[in-house]
Amino acid sequence: MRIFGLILLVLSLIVILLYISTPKEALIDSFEGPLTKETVDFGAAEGSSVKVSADTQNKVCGEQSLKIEYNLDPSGYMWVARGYNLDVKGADKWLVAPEDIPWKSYNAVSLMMHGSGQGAVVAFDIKDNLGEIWRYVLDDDTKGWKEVICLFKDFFPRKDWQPDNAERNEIIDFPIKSFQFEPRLAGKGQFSFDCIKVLKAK
Ligand SMILES: [Ca+2]
Ligand SMILES: [Ca+2]
Repeated sequence: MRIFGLILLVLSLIVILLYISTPKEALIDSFEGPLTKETVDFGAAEGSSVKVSADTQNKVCGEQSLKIEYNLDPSGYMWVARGYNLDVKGADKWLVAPEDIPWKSYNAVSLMMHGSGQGAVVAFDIKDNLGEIWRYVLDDDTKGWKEVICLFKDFFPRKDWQPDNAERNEIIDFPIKSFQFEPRLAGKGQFSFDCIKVLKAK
């Protein structure tokens, strides 16, 4: 019996050590380096337009952030994505590969958003390991930078569209492979984003 007690103790210690050694957060994308058609997967429906560039004026992590300037037609759509298994293969510029992130240790993804406080909304989507797209809605209620902590439990599966090959099981299947921004209010606007992190939020 004593040996089982010892094994249990060692296993408990390993679990505790693993818990302590997992960082509280991990930066996964800071949008450093070139931001072009080769490194960002972006586009818009006909009649709408979207442009991306490096914002070196407004940034929080590193030397620059991702600036998105757009003009959205009322019936249009657009996307600006980074990550893996996208049409633009060079958009795989995360600082940590999806499979190397201990997703189960985290419960949220956070980002820095530079807005104008004009009340626009931006969909922030994540695509899971089986292709299902989950949405969190960002409100532009602040002029300047704000941090948004998006708990995994507050994402919902997109009902308006999913990729044909997505397994729509309504479970977030880790690892998450990509994220994307989609401004949702018609008209012109611009945003900058920086410091995409995974974290254990309270
Ligand atoms: Ca940055
Ligand atoms: Ca899923």
